[in-house]
Amino acid sequence: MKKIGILGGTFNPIQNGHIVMARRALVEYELDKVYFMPNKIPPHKTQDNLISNKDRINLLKLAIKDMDYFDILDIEFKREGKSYTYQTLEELKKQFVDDEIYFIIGADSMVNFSTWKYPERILANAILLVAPRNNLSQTYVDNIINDYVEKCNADIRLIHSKEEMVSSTDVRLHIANGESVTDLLPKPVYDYIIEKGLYKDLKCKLTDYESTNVLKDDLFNRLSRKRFEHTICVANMCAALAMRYDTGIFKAYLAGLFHDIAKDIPDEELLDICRKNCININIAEEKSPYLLHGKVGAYIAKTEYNLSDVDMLMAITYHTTGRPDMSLLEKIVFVADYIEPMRDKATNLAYIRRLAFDDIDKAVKVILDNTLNYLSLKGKPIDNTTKLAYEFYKYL
Ligand code: DGI
Ligand code: FE
Ligand code: FE
Repeated sequence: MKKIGILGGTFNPIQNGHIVMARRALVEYELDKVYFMPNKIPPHKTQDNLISNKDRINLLKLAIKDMDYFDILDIEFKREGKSYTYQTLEELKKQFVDDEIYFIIGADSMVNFSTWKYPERILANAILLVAPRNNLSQTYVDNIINDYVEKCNADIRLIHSKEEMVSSTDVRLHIANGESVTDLLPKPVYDYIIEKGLYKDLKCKLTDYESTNVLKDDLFNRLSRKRFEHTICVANMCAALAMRYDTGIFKAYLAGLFHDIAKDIPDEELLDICRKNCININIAEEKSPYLLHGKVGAYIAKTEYNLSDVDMLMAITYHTTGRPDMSLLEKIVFVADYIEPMRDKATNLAYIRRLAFDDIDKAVKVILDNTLNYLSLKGKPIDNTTKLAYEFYKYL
């Protein structure tokens, strides 16, 4: 009897994280072989930026050549139509009659495992090996695993590894932005991608004011009339503050456009997006899910608009609560959101508007102070990040 590991995925492209995961499983569970099994059409993923099957197989071949204990299984490529894991595993069970099949997945897939087709049929045909994800709490994942173990008598085990997994989304973004990815990919894989010019033209690259028109149209459709107008005001305000503080004007403008992109998503959907995509939800966010619109906004900017700039993603993420020791861009978005010309409810607004152009740190402090007062007056839960931000800025 052999122990066969199967690592399914889009491999768009194969990168070091996949190889590390396969090797970890191999060593910890003494597998005889791990097969990389590319999905043809992943049922629960959109196909944006998916390179051809031929290229994905070629990249896999380049990545694992000279490694005897790795191989490729193209069973899903050969099958007509969509490929579902339960089908694949039932077929594989016939192919490897006397062997034990270990199906390797990331903890993020464990979290949305219930959305897969026939999870119980998957679990009946394979032992599941779950690789950790740094951004997911282990207790959360453990609870989900225990549910399946009890419900389906499943055999689910953890791969013990502390390594940070890079996502292929990040790898694609770096390539599109011409940033170095040599540390994220095997050398021959990198060379092939560059030579064939793969991932060079991701859709919707936001590089200048002209290119923001698509985004503005989307915002117009996503947001209420009032929220859309607020968004345009914040973007312009960000640009003005960037001029004053001598930093990238376009970057600030763009971060302003994105900041409330998730604001009109209903609470349940915000929570759902977070759960499905491994975005951590804290206690305050559980009670007031609208607080998640920053995090989810950054997620949308990253996944749907290919925004890879970490500073901009942070500015979107923390625009509601602030955080200790914000970058200049983060402060600009945080303050612009509060002082844009359509705002009229807050106290001391005229003073804060002057302060914003005089000393942005002091403006941050006064805004946080106002917000905390307002929240305790209303008896609303206060996000710990808001408190920590105030503790940081109150001495400045
Ligand atoms: O999205 P906007 O309305 O443009 O502005 P925003 O993202 O700054 O959200 C403002 C609201 O967020 C405002 O009602 C105060 C609230 N808020 C800020 N920090 C916290 C908070 N609400 C809770 N519950 N806890 C916080 O720490
Ligand atoms: Fe907001
Ligand atoms: Fe806003």
